[in-house]
Amino acid sequence: MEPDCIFCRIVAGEIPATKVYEDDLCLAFRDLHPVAPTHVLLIPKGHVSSQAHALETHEALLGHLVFIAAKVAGEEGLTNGFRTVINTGDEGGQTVHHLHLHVLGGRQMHWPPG
Ligand code: IU
Repeated sequence: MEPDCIFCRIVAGEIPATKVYEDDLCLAFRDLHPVAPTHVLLIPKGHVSSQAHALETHEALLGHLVFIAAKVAGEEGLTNGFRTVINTGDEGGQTVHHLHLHVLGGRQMHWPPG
């Protein structure tokens, strides 16, 4: 755990969040500022700063996160599709430096993203 990391503090229960899924490796909770009718953040419980900081030892964890993103989307009833987004670094639009997958759905998505 990184004491100054807001998502680590959510994992530790120090900051409340509306959880929708949890297992030994990851936690999913509703984004505080949703940009779609469903907007869930899925994070590893252990601190990884970004996708670019992931190590070879995180490979299975990354696969687990992608798998669980689809499971969460299903549990959210997103039968018509959904979008999974990982923002990485400044130009990638990352603002919270703990790896997270956005699971977005409930409206038509567009391409290219902004
Ligand atoms: P980004 O990919 O790093 O830009 O996404 C960070 C997300 O975390 C963003 O959608 C915020 O609304 C969200 N968030 C949150 O849900 N709760 C918080 O306490 C903070 C950010 I700080």
